[in-house]
Formats: sequence, structure tokens, C-alpha cells
Amino acid sequence: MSEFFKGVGKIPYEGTGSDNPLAFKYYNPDEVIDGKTMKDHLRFAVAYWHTFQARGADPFGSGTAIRPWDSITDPMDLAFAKVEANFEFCEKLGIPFFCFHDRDIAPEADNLAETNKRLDQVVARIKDRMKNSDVKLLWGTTNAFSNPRFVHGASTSCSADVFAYAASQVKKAMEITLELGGQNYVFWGGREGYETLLNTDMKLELDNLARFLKMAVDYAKEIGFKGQLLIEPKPKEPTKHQYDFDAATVIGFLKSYGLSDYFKLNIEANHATLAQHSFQHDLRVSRINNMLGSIDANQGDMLLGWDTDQFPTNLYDTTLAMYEVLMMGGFTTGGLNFDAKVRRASFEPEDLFYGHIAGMDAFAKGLKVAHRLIKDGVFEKFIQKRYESFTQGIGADIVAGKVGFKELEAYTLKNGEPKLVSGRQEVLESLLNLYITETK
Ligand code: XUL
Ligand code: CO
Repeated sequence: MSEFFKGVGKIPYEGTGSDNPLAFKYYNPDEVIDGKTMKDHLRFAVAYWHTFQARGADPFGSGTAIRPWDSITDPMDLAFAKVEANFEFCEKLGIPFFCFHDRDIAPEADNLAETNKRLDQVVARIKDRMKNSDVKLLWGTTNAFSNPRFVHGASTSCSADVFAYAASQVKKAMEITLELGGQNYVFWGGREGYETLLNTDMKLELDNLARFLKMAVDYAKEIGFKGQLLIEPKPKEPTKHQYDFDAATVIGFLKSYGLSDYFKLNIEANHATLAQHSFQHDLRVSRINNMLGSIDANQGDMLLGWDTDQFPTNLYDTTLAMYEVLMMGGFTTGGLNFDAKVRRASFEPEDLFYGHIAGMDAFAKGLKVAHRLIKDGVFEKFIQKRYESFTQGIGADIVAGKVGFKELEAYTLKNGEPKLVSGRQEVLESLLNLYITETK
């Protein structure tokens, strides 16, 4: 077995005093927080597509990446090499999971049968490698957006043949996810949307999307896949409008088609911000609906309007994300998948390590701060007090459904002008700063 990332060993935890870029400053996997190790809280995953497939191309220039497998030319040899590279990478970083699209792990052949054979070969190799590794599959998914056949969408294509093709692809991807012990299966509707309503039967497309998801639920049951099915919202890109716009839209869609018991959400930071929400907003919407399943951990750029998929380093975001995760009682099957790529100018192999270390440290710090914020009840006590009026008197009657407009009018005529108190936003923001900087 050849070593791909020569010169990089197992990444140690050295604490905040360290200036070794190949060491963790906050991520101490065995450190126990609230009865659980950091490793079990955070459940990090490497995204195969960004780490082993992406080359740093952008619309203005080709790839810049230098990778240890660059000299391998045969597509299947390359696929096998990347299996080895994946395990080596995860093991060196101590990352317990990885995630893939079917087309990341094996290249497409001339027809579906041959493509599936290739997949089987690579899956056998992954399975073999898993025997002497602790690294597991967090989730599998299908790439039904890159191939030109999906130009009009996959399950929302105007072509029934494309719908059938996508179904065949998801069928196989679910089978291999099951075979590899994947804990979730993700649906990200890459081209499930439209460019113009002038050529779109929106009702049929949405009905078909629901039909497709129903078939997926049935097939998961049929093959005994017990993992969580997840939908990953995104408002746009590559299409102008994607049907899985944001958490609220997806939840409404699932409920209106009777599918909400079978799916949870995989919330991606940069997708939430593209939808003009904060990352925390979409996590909160998912959490209060008991549908927060997993997270694609990354961040966008405030000045760029597209999905930049940067490694997450913003401590406010990681803290508030972990706040939502802890408030829901932690991950079950989900985790923090680094759907993140190093910048085009960060083209050396070590940059892959630096990117992941930066993200892992930012989330480890976020976890610690979020835990303290919750333990001290910083926001929760404030929120409880802010809504106190609904726990007594007329408020309690509203909550209990005991009163209607007539009773409320009678109450108001007697009560007069409501007395209000400040929302104290600046005080709370300042407290958040004090907790992040550990001055409190
Ligand atoms: C694209 C994206 C995908 C999904 C999986 O924006 O996030 O990589 O996570 O298909
Ligand atoms: Co994603």
C-alpha cells in the first residue's frame, strides 16, 4: 500500500499554545464535553468530491491542484488510488467518516450496466479497506446533475426516460450505501428546479419529485436500508430556482406530499446564506420541526453571491451551529461533513490538511462555547423571561386555546395599552463575544 500524503503524519492535538500548522489547537478528540467525547459530538466527515476529485477549476481557468495521484492515468487505477488516499487522509486527521456521490468513487462507463460494474469493483475495494480501519461512511448520494442527460433535471426532468435513469442511479447508490454501512442517504437536487417558467410544468415537476422520493422510501424499506434519508436544501445554482429552496420550503413540501415522516434535512451553511438566511436560521427551522438530521459544514463569502464552499472558520457561525445541534440533543446518524474545498490558490496537497484542521478547530471551539452558553442558560433564560407573558393570565389562556377574538377584545378594552420591554440585542451579542473570547 503506497503512502500518498508523505511528510504528513497523524495530526496531533497540541492546544492553543501551538504554532504547528499540522496540529489541532481546539479539536481534542477524546476530550469529554457533557458526557460525550468531542469526536462523538462533532462526527466529522470528509467530502470525497472536494478532497479527492476537485482540481480547483473555475469558470475562468482550469484546475491548479497538485495531487499525489496525478501521475495515474487509467481511470479505474485512479479510482482505486483515491480509495487508499481517502482512508489515509481520514486516518491521519482522525476524521471518522467520509461521504461520496456514486460518480466520485467510480467513473461512468458507456452504459449503466458497465458503470454499475465499475462501482461494484470500487465498493469491494472500499469494503476491504474498511476491514482494517475505523473510518466509516456517513452518507452516500447520487450525482444526477453533472452528466448532460440531466440538463433538464433528474426526477423533475421533462423526459420520463431521464426520470427512469435517475431512479436507476439512486437505486444503485442506495444499494452501495447500504453495503458500505452508510448511516444516511442524501438527496441534493442539483438540477431539480427550472430556468424559466415559460417552458415549465411546475405542478408536474413537483408531483414527480414527490413520486421519486416516495419510490426511494419504498426501495430503502425493500432492501432494508435503515439509515436516515436526508434532503439538502439549496435555493439556486446550478439552476435559477431550485425546488428544495430552503429548510422551510422543503418541510412544507414534504408535509404536503405526506413524506415528512421519512426525511430529515442536511443543512449546508453556504446554501442557507444563498437563500438569504443565516446558517443558524435554517438549522433552527429544521430543529424546531424535529427534522435536523445532518450538516454540510462550510461557509460562503459575504462579498460573493455564489456557493464558494469555503472551509468554515467563522467562530460565530460554528458556535451558533453547535448551539442548535446541542439544543436538539446532539447528532444521531448525522454529522459535520466538510462540503468545503480549498481555494484555487491553495493548490498544494498539504492545503487539504490545513483546510480540514481549520474547520475542525473552528467547530471544536464552537462546540465548547455553545456548551457553556447552554450550561449557563445565557440566551435560554433571557428567552424564557421574554415570553413569560404566555405562561400566565391571558397569555396562558391564548396558549391553551381557551380564548378567541371576542375575549381578547374584552381583555384589551380593560387592560389598555400593552407595556413592553427592550429586546436587549446588543447585550446578548456582547455576551456572545465574551463567551467566544473566553472572557466569561
Ligand atoms: C452542492 C452540494 C452537494 C451536495 C451533495 O452545492 O452541496 O455537493 O452536498 O450532492
Ligand atoms: Co452539500
